[in-house]
Amino acid sequence: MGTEKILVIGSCGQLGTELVEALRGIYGDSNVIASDLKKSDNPVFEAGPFETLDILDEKSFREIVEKYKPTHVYHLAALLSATAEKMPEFAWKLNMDGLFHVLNAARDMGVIKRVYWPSSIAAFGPNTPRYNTPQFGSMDPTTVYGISKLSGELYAQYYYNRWGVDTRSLRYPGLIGYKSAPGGGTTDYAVSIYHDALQTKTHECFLKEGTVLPMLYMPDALKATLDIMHAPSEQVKIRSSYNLAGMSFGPEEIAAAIQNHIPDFKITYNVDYRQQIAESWPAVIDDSSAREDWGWKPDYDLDKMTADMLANLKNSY
Ligand code: VAH
Repeated sequence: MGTEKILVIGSCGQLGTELVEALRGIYGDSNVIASDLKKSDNPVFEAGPFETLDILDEKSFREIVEKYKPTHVYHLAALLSATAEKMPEFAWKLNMDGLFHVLNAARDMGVIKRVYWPSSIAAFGPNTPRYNTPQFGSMDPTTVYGISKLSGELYAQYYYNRWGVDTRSLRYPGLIGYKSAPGGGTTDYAVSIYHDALQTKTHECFLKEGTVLPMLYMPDALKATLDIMHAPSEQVKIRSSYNLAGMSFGPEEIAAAIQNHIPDFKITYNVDYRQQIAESWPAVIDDSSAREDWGWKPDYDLDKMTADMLANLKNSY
């Protein structure tokens, strides 16, 4: 893939950990610089360069850009929905100032050719149609996380239109994977349920039965992220962020998929504050724009994901 140099900000998170591994497989270990507040013990970070970076420290960030001259930057550092509601002021600062530091560096330093920055289905709100949620429509997010994602989308689009900063973005559903732990999301139950099924054969869900949310298996999330980042610029027609969908299910449906493998698995419910967040989000996303513009198509549905999750996790229990 040419002589690209890649910088990943927020590398030690749920998506970052797997994205660094995938990028190093494409570009070579030494061409992918991982960075985060501190290095996690995941062996992927021993394979290539790692920089300690707080994206709110703009001076240090620009020194790293000068040092490595990255041509592609993946900016993943942010507080997710549930955590952001516990510290709304800091969440706004991190999610917005962090993005501005990246967009301004791309505009001003003449090094960064492409930026990737994740939005979320959290950018939608309670007045958006919950089924077949359109690419364009009413967006009235009620969480700080969702407000920061919608605002970030509009700024990314502004920087593209005004200064040609080539940012690509996806409105991720809940991400599910077995290689890294989620952190502070409202969809995190859909990861811990698999671990619980193998450890205790029971899962206490913090969302109500019937709470349908859009979800995406990590291999599909990585495919979509790399596909949009590698797409020719003219194919990326939407510069705010693309709707992206893999599957949609409620807690009772993922429990039933698990019971096909572990018949005596049980789900119980102990609903908490994350229920309100989930109820403000879409249930089923229309991602036809991503399919038309740059050929998006998911590979995994609930049953295929469940089989793969359990097969890969069972060795660790
Ligand atoms: C969260 N996993 O729960 C993230 C994601 C759509 C959900 O944005 O906050």
